[in-house]
Amino acid sequence: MSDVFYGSDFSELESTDPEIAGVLLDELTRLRSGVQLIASENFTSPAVLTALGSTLSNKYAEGYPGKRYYGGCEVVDVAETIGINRAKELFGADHANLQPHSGASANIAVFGAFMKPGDTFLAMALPHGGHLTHGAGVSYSGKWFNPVHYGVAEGTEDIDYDQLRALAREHKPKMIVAGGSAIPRLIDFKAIREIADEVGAIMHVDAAHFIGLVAGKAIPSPVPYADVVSFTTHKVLRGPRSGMIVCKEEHAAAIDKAVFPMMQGGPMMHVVAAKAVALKECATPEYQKYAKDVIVNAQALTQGLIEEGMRAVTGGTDTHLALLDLQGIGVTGKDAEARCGASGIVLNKNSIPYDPQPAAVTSGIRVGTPSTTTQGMGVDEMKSIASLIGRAVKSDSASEHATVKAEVLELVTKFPAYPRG
Ligand code: DSN
Repeated sequence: MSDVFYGSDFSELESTDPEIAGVLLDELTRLRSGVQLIASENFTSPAVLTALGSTLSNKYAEGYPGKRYYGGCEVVDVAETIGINRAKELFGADHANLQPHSGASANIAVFGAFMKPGDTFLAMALPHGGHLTHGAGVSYSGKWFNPVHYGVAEGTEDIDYDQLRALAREHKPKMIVAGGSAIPRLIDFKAIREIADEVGAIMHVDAAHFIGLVAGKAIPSPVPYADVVSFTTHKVLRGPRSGMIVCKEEHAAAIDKAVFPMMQGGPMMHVVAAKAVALKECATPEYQKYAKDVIVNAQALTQGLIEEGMRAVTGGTDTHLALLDLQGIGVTGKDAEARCGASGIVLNKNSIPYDPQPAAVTSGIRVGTPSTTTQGMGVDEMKSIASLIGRAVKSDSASEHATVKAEVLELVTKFPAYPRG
């Protein structure tokens, strides 16, 4: 058996390790057979996969271009320098660090650059759409630092800026963190900058979810306002699974020292090169159209789900993701995720603000359109997907799930994740 595996000689792997070759094929089949609606995932380009599968993986390059602790770095220096320049240009940033291994690693470095253990910071509460690394008790950020959490207002379900300001005045945090993993609306960066200035805090935006929309000029950028912006590179941005930081020049040395040597050792130069490739792709008119289409599709999908009887948290979305409250149709997020999974629709259960259910059950689901938009789907397909989700979620019949799954397969076959070679 053979298939297209970009950037590598797959026949070599098939002969030396058929078990792992089989896993690669199975995952490709899984991607091609379902609708992928995880808001934090996407399909990288063949060019990104080629850089990831390259011999740059072999190189130790502790340090930064021109200042390494190993010989033989003159070639990888070129990749990292190109990537840094592309990031600065794309985001209009003074400084960029491409070495964080992930979004969590990037955030550890930001914490290390600006705070000491025990220091107080303000961030969005996880159950209201924040992130584990923003002070959850199970994370280093909650164990080693003193988090104070703001949330969303009960009526609007949007960030409660009055609460944020009051908490900032009361606790005088070292840092204010904006961003999260389930925020469907745009964040008022100017308001947070003003609050940070009033209390003398560093403003850190964790833009992991929406930085791709910023790169595509589809939504406003946090870069002019924030001291530092951290993000992952594999969501809407459509790069390799990794992280990145951009910041003001005055923080450049602190950020670089915090990434290496404080928090990380050798950078993964194949991933750094893949990030550079993705950044070049993001600077194209095609990508800018993609970013806008992601939002149009998310809005169409959300509207379709509202018509299926689900309630959109905040009433809709300005971004690539939506949170749907299922209490009105009497299904938990856990059951909805499982029923969709049985129907070839991949999404995740998600707490909604003020959720009466525990995090392992939840009252909601989160959907996102980065992957389906990369596949070339549009508003008509979003309407079809909303109807398929409605049927899957509202039924506990295995035969109905099998019927929906067959229809899902018919739909996605017209929009292959990775065309067969
Ligand atoms: N786990 C990511 C998400 O799904 O949003 C955030 O880190």
